[in-house]
Amino acid sequence: MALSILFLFLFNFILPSFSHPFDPLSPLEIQIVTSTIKSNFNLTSRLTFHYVGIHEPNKHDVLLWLANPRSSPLPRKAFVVARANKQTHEFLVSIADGHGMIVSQSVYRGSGFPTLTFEEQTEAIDLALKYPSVVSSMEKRGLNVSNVVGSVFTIGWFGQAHNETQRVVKVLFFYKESTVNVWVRPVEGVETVVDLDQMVVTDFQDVQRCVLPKSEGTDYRASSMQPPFAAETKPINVVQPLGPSFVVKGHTVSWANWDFHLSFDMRVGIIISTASIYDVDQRKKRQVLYQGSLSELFVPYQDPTEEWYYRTFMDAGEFGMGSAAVELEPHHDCPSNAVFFDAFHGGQDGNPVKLTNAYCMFEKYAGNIAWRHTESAIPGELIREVRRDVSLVIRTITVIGNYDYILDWEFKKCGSIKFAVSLTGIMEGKTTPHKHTSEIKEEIYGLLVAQNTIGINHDHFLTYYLDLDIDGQENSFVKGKLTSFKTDGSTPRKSYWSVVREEAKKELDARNLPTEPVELYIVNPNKETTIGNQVGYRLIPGPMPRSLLLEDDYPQRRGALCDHNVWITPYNRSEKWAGGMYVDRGRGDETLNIITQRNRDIWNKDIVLWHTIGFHHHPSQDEFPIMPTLSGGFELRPTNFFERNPILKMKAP
Ligand SMILES: *[C@@H]1O[C@H](CO)[C@@H](O)[C@H](O)[C@H]1NC(C)=O
Ligand SMILES: *[C@@H]1O[C@H](CO)[C@@H](O)[C@H](O)[C@H]1NC(C)=O
Ligand SMILES: *[C@@H]1O[C@H](CO)[C@@H](O)[C@H](O)[C@H]1NC(C)=O
Ligand SMILES: *[C@@H]1O[C@H](CO)[C@@H](O)[C@H](O)[C@H]1NC(C)=O
Ligand SMILES: [Cu+2]
Repeated sequence: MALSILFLFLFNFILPSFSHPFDPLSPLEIQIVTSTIKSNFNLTSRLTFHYVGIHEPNKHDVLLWLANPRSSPLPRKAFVVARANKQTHEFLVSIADGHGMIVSQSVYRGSGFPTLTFEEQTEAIDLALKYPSVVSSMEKRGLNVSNVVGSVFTIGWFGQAHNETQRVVKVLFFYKESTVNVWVRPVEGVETVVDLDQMVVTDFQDVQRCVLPKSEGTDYRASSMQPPFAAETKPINVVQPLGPSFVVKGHTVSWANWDFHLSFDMRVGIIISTASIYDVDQRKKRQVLYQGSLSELFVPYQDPTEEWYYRTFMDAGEFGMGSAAVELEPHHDCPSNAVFFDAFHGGQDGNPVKLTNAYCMFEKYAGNIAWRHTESAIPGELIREVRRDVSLVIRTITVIGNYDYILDWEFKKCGSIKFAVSLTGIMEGKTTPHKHTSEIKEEIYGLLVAQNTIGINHDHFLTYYLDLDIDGQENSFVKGKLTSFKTDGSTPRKSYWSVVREEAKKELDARNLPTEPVELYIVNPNKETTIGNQVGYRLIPGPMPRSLLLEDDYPQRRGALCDHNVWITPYNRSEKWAGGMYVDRGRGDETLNIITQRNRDIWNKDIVLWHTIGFHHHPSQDEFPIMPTLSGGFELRPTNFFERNPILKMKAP
């Protein structure tokens, strides 16, 4: 016994962070990969890196490796997207012994462009702010040019020919004089178009002179606040006198009954892989989720006028949920007991970029109850049992311009995985001459939220990629349709509901619109509990109002991920993107809607669940000048997965 403990200790000491096939590229690996490409590439113009990340290894190999994690690591490969000579280049680079080798190289000729880099956005803004016509437009408006800031807006796709080669964005302007809340003070009517490959201004417009909303009362910095203040509450802290219960080795995490791999990707942010749960009754780890992450975030604004119509963002593919993740502030963005992690991604020049405190992990106890019961039916005895609900949360926050997205993964001891999406930040304002709703006679596409400011109607649709592998790869999707039945008259009741099971054999059978009451199950049809139920997990869907755009409207074609709230596809390493891989100005050629038209078999196959949640956002005055957090989420919940509730075996606190 003592010997084996010593052995384990030594082993862990020697291999403090054993590698896992899904480990993100290290800074050194990023450097190796991009310098390999640079040295093998004939540079005739600027070369910019838009994506550098691991190339997902073959699933079969990963599962073999997992079964014997002490075996030698799987070969490492990187996938890279770069722009040069006005073309999008894709590379597969293998990394071994500190050297890189290009395995394959191709030019992407389909529609759409890669994710924008942070550096080119900054460059485009600087260029636009110095553009002589912009300077004179600002001066004509009596604005001090050094108080003007810019922001890059992607421009969507509205039926232009497929041979479009210009990678262009708009730079719009905002005024920072007397407030840092620039989003409520747009300098409307002035816009520039910048070609990002050539880094030149290709178009300039000064169409109209609009009012500039007042700055008073819009600054949100605590340091700038004047009395009166809102009522305060006393300090709250979360303390764990014995430290956290999770163990992190490299990128592998163990907590309570869960084990999983945690990675960070510049396009999607947090990726959870090979998650399994320990089943106390079966005394073994059971596979639940092979891999999951956010896939795309679609934000169409609903103002069809010339100045706003193009604002139909695909945030993950256009801006990068990982590369736009922000540094988290200890004690505030995550509670005091949180542990923070840095992440690295490839910069535009190929050098690794460090993101400090990119995500945090903490045990959450919000005073909730995992299970309780008071029994008063037994005469002479009062029985009360309570189990506290302590869960594990991984949080990241991505800021795309004005909006902040707080994205949480939450693992629960009962076997559930919960996903929380919270929206906060600042609503983007559109200026108007109106100061009171009584003056408004025309359609304003939103609500007057302050004098001279309209909050424009818009939506947020998020699609998650969830490759569940429940007790193995071969899974199936079943809808349990809650259906009304009439009784035969033999009882005082006239009606009741029951569940009608509908097995989805093909991709198109699985798509779901959240209009009818339905239970959504991913099951392993080859495995039953001892009493004969198919083991599985249930999706408790998040909010999903249907999209109100016409089916043939361009934003809807690109954003078809919101046509349904559930899609099932057979696992395919190349199908990761709900809106397609190249979404900036993409035509929607590779959305879930197109992918699933192949109508492949999905029964008893390795399948992927795609879940879209959404928010229609008709602004209100309470969301001005800053937006209180709005939350939604969904849950993957064990359903006949365990023989009985695993909380039974949880010790009381
Ligand atoms: C780069 O150019 C050289 C000389 O023109 C040529 O020999 C080589 O094959 C080119 N490499 C690539 C990767 O295109
Ligand atoms: C413009 O703003 C800058 C920076 O705030 C300030 O230094 C400068 O004096 C201003 N110019 C004018 C003409 O007000
Ligand atoms: C794209 O194709 C259209 C129609 O085929 C043609 O008129 C146009 O000149 C082409 N544009 C470019 C940039 O090649
Ligand atoms: C995998 O996905 C790619 C991209 O959608 C597709 O071209 C390919 O045919 C798919 N493979 C299978 C076996 O469905
Ligand atoms: Cu919103």
